[in-house]
Amino acid sequence: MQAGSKAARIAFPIEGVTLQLPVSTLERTVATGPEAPFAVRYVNSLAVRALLNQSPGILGVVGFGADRPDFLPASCPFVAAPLAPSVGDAMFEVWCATSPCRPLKIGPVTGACNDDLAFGAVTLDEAGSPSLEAAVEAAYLGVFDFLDAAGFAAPIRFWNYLTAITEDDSGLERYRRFNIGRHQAFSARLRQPLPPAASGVGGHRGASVIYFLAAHQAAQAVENPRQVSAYSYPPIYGPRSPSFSRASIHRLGTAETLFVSGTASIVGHETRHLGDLHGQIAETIENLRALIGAADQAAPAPLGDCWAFKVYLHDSGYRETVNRAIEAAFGSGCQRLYLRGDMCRSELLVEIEAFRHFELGVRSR
Ligand code: 3EB
Repeated sequence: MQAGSKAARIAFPIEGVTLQLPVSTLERTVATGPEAPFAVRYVNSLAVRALLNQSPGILGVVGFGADRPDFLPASCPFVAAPLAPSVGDAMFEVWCATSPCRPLKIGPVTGACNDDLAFGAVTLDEAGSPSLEAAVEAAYLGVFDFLDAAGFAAPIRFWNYLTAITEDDSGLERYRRFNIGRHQAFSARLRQPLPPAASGVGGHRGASVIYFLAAHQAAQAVENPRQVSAYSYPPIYGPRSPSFSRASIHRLGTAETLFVSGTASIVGHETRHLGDLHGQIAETIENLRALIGAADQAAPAPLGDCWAFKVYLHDSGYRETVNRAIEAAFGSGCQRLYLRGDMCRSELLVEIEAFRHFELGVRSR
């Protein structure tokens, strides 16, 4: 892969390019039910139980402020994120599928898959590694071994939750060391020109984890015309730039899924609105709009319950302000999960990621 290489830093040919999808004549309809090949649900533990009974298959469950619930069947993948909800009890991110999923364990990676999709998770073994970058590289090489063994060619979305993300480690910030390890593994094993969408956020509870979704074909990368591509960030942000696309589009039959990476108050490559929560929220939403516009140039995006937003807050007290802004921009029908998290740039107060599912050309209701 070229992303983050010296050449990529100088000029990346498809930076900022928007997509030409042949969908202009298709109707985009919100699908929340069984039409979607998969769906995310942000729920409490009671609702996880209900989903286990209702859903034909579960790809994986991520716990926020939670260890593995006793009621989860042993075959269901679970990973405890080092982040917790900004208020209240434990919450869970459940990746539901429309067909039964079989469990997979390959090396350090635990997951599940059906015919179309795979989920996997790995905990970083920092104690057993000479450095954080070595632990990250080993974890990502494990992810690629998992994908090879399970027969999935392409990761379509990564989540990276790192403990003490902005802390110094022998003269280099941990997030920068993380970027070195990820870059090494992607250079060796990623079989697509651009990395998929990702989030990279810090937490404090337990170990660092990486989890992901994968498919048989690479998702289409989307960049934000307002931002320098992260894989082309200048070296002031670390020896290796972050390997992720601003968004990725995955299509399966008539289903189209948009994964929006963690998005914050960054314009060009610089943080904007230092110390100004309202300014950062407005800029972040502007970035989300620009990104969605780039992804949707062939057809307008509807609002509503096809959207799920996951919001990382530097301070739990920001929740109401951010929630009002999301409702104003995207309506009140979307799912939202608010987490306490440390952004990889300590001056960022908030970061928002998003997921959206559509049916192309199929009226679902
Ligand atoms: C940024 O735009 C904010 O390293 O995987 C957002 C999403 C961020 C993903 C990652 C980092 C990552 O640079 C930080």
